[in-house]
Amino acid sequence: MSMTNANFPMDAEGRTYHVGIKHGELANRVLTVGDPARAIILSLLLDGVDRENTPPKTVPANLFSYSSHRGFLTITGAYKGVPVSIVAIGMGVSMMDFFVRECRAVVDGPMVIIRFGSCGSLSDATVGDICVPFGSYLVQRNYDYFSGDIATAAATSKPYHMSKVFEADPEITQTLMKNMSGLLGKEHVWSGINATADSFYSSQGRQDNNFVDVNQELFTDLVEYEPNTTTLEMETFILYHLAKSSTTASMAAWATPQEDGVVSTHKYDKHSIRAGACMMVFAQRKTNAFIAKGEVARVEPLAGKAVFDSLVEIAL
Ligand code: R1P
Repeated sequence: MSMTNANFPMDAEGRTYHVGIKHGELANRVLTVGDPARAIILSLLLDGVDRENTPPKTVPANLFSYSSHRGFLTITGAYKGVPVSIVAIGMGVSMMDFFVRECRAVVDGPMVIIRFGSCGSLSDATVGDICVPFGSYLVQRNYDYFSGDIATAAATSKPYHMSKVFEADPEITQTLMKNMSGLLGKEHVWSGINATADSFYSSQGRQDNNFVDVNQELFTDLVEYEPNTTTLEMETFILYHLAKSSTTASMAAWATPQEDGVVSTHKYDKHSIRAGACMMVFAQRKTNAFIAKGEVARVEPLAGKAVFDSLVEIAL
């Protein structure tokens, strides 16, 4: 595959370097997940799918699909007659960054992106429940802290950094809350704030004696920092952050310095991407309960339907 333009590499067909998609292959409304198996299960909810005769773990024959060499899976079809895509991105903040930027590059006009993932719960939400975070912050290991003598580091800094909270689109959040409650029952749907961590282990407070992590107090620190912290996972912050950083065509010019050399970032009050997220609780971090396979199989299609209902309900 030969690429042109080192600034934003694309191949001769116009496919992006990592997600591997080109204009015309992705809808303006996108549901993103981590696990490709979840993407395939959710694709069975799309229009015109022959559920009886689609072999397990296979994208239904009537849908467009593309598996990239870097592990992204894109599926495009329609839901209730409205074009939608599902993109499985794998895990972590870098994969979310590849996904949002490369999808934005090949779609014209406004986009709505909803992440449907799994998470750990720091609240009373228990395994199988759904959380719909109206904001998210980033929890990052403070790498410098671990560079030398820990006692010296502790005198001047903390082992983990917390970013500011970035908000989801309020209409998407409300719509998700409503549709999730309708399908799963109000008592199983939680609001709150998500913490996106840069590790599944250290910055999510998991104890591992093979490494110096200084994370025994992390849960207390997170809840002190943001009392509404309900979930921990690894992608949502970047989605909310990039949606807030997204520009419309008429605003893009403002991203370059004006005559006075100033970048007018304060003018970015309208964005080309609106984003929301919801997540199934797989791990209850206070009780150490972990979800059973059968429970995932029950919740996933129901919550997935609520996400599709929300995606098509939101006006572009
Ligand atoms: C960790 O096991 C993965 O699961 C969660 C985390 O954010 C991380 O990506 O989300 P997904 O189920 O969407 O992958």
